[in-house]
Amino acid sequence: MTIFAKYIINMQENPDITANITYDDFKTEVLDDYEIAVTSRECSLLGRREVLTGKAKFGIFGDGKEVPQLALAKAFKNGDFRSGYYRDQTFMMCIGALTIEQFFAGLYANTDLSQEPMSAGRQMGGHFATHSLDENGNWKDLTKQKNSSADISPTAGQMPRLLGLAQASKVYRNIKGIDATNFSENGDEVAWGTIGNASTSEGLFYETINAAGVLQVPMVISIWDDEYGISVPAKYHTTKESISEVLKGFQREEGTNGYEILEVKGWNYVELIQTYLNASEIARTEHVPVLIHVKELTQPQGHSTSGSHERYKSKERLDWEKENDCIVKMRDWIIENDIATDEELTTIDRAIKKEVRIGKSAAWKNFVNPIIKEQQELEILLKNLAQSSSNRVFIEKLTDSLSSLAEPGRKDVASIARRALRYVIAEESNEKEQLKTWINEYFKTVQPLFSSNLYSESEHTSVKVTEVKATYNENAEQVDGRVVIRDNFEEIFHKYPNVLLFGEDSGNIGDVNQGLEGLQLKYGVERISDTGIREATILGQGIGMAMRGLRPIAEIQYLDYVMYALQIISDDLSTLHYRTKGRQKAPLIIRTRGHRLEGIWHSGSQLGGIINLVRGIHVLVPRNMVKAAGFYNTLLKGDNPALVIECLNGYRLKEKLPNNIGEFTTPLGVVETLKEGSDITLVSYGSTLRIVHDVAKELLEVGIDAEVIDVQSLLPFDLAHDIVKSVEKTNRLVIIDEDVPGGSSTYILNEVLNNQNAYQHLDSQPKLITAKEHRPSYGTDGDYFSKPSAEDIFEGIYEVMHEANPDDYPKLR
Ligand SMILES: Cc1ncc(C[n+]2csc(CCOP(=O)(O)OP(=O)(O)O)c2C)c(N)n1
Ligand SMILES: [Mg+2]
Repeated sequence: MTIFAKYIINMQENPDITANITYDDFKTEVLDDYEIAVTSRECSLLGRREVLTGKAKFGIFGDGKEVPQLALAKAFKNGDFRSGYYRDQTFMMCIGALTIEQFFAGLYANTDLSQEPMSAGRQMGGHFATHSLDENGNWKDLTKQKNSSADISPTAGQMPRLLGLAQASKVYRNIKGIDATNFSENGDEVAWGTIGNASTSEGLFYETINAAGVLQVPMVISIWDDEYGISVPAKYHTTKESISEVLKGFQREEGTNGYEILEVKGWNYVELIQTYLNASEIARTEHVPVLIHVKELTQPQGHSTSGSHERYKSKERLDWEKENDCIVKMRDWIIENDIATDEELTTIDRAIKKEVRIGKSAAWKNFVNPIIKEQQELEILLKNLAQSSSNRVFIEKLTDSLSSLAEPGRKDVASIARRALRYVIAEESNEKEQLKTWINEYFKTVQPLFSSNLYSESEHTSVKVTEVKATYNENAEQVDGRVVIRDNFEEIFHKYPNVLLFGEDSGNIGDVNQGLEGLQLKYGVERISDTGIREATILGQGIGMAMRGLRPIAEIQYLDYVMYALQIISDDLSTLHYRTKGRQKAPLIIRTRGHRLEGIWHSGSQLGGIINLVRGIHVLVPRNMVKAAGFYNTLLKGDNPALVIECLNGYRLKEKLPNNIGEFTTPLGVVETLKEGSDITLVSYGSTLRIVHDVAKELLEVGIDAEVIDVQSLLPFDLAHDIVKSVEKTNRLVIIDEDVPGGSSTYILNEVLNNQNAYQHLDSQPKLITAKEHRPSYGTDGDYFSKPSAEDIFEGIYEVMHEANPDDYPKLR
């Protein structure tokens, strides 16, 4: 407990023991807090100016929210996690995770992670993170540091993850046998959320609030209420204009679950500290969620650098904000209580102004100096090139434009270098060779600054997991597919104590297709559990728990309902590794089932949409349950997140039961040739593949020998480029897919045609056989006339052969 807290609590509860806390210590702590608040404010003020003078692109700052964050930081302990938003710079400074220089490095988008530890310039300033992983991708000891999960910009997008971060404590406290080293001490950690008042209107907020109330997890959510969301005042956001009022029904009562709901004024330093310490105690010891509505906050500079709040706030409101500025109020309190004089505080204010200016300048130099070095290197190359070129005048002009840049960016450097090369297209010289080499090297080093770490690049990456083939006894039993999946999950739960699975109907009945039959009984309700119908927060549970060392499997009942969670998969899960440049990860497995069903919302085929929104996770489409089980086994050995789509119509189909259940793996990014053939290459995946495989047999009857390839893994895609090898042999390509035209079939075509250069080997136009434009109609007939049928596939393939050789393959119809 901090000295201040002891002092305050002792004053209230037991005035006698204040004796062992010196007044000087108390004063020091208050003034340290004041200094951080003023430093943070000064960063905001100067930050805005840096944007307005053009040195930075955009600024969104934490001014007006400083004092509650001082209080939050006092209650925040090692091992705790934050999941917040762009106003929290003061908190980050308090926990020692953000210096003045780092603040400005973020604003300038410095790509050096050692200087801009939040995201190496990938995120706008104001998006905070700490490092959970070291430079080799190994977990750090999260119990020994204060942790902040990496922020995202979509408002309320931090909420689902917050739920999982909190739930992890509950799991570590209640499930025996999990190795909690690095992650938890008895589940005592609290997950602290922050959100703006206006963002509480989002569905994700309410969904998370409800789920945390049901799950009773140690989560403390603070609402920074400044009565605005950009220009829109509270009356348009919140019923009764008060979120704590709206949520009153969540207040726990004798004998019920629920929340402790607290309200506090955001400028009242003492009350804030009391409130936060109280919240911490309740959440930490009782594992009860707490909601703190922090009222009467302000925005001294308006919402962001994109506009000014004078446009939409009344004079009265602006005056009120000035008077009730939390730092002004804290300052008054310090003076009123004789902790320091006005003069003393003014001296502090002045010193901080200077310190922030110095820090800002250092950050600017650190940002721009490496680029100036690159600018100078290029200048020399261009000067030499000009000397040897017949286009000297033009090159010199370009060189001058480069030299004249006082604050060059890498875009300027790269662009000028590339344009200069065009002037010597027709010339041969050493200088030209040097420039070419320099540009190529430049891209080799600079491009990764912007593009690396989309997936894990460490030794743990899932694509490095080697294949272990499924093996079978001589008289292997033929079982329903769901038995393969169930037996494999049973083995997984046995082998990995930190694996948990949760979803709608996953627990008690063992999922809607009995792939988890009996497992809750065997492994407990904590490990295999039922959830409410709330896909986005099922995902959030998974993300948060995976970020704290657990291996969650989040089950989404049907692929069609992944849509509810797609935003969070896309914005949070898929970007996590990239946006922290590999310093945070969430190796979550999302389990769902889809493909080849019927009806508008049970057809499970919208993969074109999904794969293009979730780059950063793996998307796997196993054709049967052995393949699916193998993917789970692979994923648990690696550290990338993934979506596994089981074939809904595969649970009752017979498969041979392998004898190395739980051991065999399906490698990622490896295609499988199911039937060899010489005339035409057929590429498909999932349930449609079964139809394609049958059609390939029928095609033999009309003299067409097709090769059938199962993609299996859409992200990553055919890493060894095996499909082009088949096209090289057959010279023809047909892609069959149950998605809409332009969906994942087009993605596959792009991979094969452009990335594998199959165009060189094609003698026929590649053909895509897909579903119709509309969603699939219901019933057997609806399916037949909506999705590619066996006849559609047969005729489509035949058509290609007919066009190529009408004599052998006369027109069918
Ligand atoms: C999903 C989404 N919609 C819109 C925005 C644009 N936006 C950014 S901040 C903001 C206002 C948020 O207000 P509030 O939650 O009260 O936080 P404050 O900025 O006032 O602290 C909006 C609309 C966004 N980032 N995400
Ligand atoms: Mg607001």
